[in-house]
Amino acid sequence: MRYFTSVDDIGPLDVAVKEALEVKRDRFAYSHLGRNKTLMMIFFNSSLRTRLSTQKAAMNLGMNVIVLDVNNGAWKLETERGVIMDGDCPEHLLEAVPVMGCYCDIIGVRSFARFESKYDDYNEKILNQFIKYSGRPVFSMEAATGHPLQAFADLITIEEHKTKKRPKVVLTWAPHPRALPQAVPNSFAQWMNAAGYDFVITHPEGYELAPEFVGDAKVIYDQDEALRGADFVYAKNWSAFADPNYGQILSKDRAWTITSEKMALTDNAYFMHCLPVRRNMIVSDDVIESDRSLVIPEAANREISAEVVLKRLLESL
Ligand code: AN0
Ligand code: CP
Repeated sequence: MRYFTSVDDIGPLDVAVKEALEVKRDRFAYSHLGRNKTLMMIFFNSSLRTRLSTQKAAMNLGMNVIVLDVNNGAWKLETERGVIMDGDCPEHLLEAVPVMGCYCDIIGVRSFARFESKYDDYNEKILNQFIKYSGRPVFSMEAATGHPLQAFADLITIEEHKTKKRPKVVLTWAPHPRALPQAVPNSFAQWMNAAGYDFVITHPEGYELAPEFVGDAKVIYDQDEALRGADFVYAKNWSAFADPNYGQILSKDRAWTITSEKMALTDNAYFMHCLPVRRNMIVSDDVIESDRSLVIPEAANREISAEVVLKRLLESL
């Protein structure tokens, strides 16, 4: 595996999950693989879990790690080719990216949707420049349209907790005060479809995700109806995808918050969220604190999904 930006890069999911559970049983089994190899993690946006879990995974594999917060200590980067650089960016991505590639063997990039241009976001303009110009294997640590390390960790978590072969998994929109990207729900949908679960998406009208991610999922606008009989409830906010409202907030309706009354509609479902989560906007205190909440096991599995991905990238060097 040379790149990891979507479910298509990882091959058969049953093989990937098996490998993940094997790595989880002995996370130091491949500690020789990364010897004298350097991971560079580039953050254009904040992170707690991704930076810690990916660094831990790299250390499990014996790698050295360099972390750069581009907006905190590096030169501000111009990303548009052809501009006269007389503004506040002293350096261009077109030099910065190949320079970064000189100092490492593998590059991870976090670069959220900027909501300036839907075209640029959905063509992964920043991530693709790393793929094109760094000369190194590149993986997404959440880019504009996807967060595959998160979706892989979520898949591992569901496989560990499911009690039927094909559980009912419900992705539900929930309210949030700021406009968030579609990356997490896009990837979650893509991976749940690929896993072949009974997969339902519910959101207010106007929050339809891009059809290539929705795939064959059932879309139900009535949240209560969608939640009935669910085995897993995955809550997440996202902003509108559809034109002309791309990147905008259309609703902050707290009737969509996941509460114990909502969970009572399910088949004693587990609650999931990628974190960070805003309590009592996305989910009530009692639900996230209940013994059906998987938010911490999901975060723990981020180390495992990252280790499988780094292991496969190292094997390609
Ligand atoms: C980000 C998002 O929704 O994409 C990161 C989630 C992992 N969340 C926030 O910015 C709060
Ligand atoms: N879930 C997740 O990616 O968290 P961070 O934004 O803290 O990395």
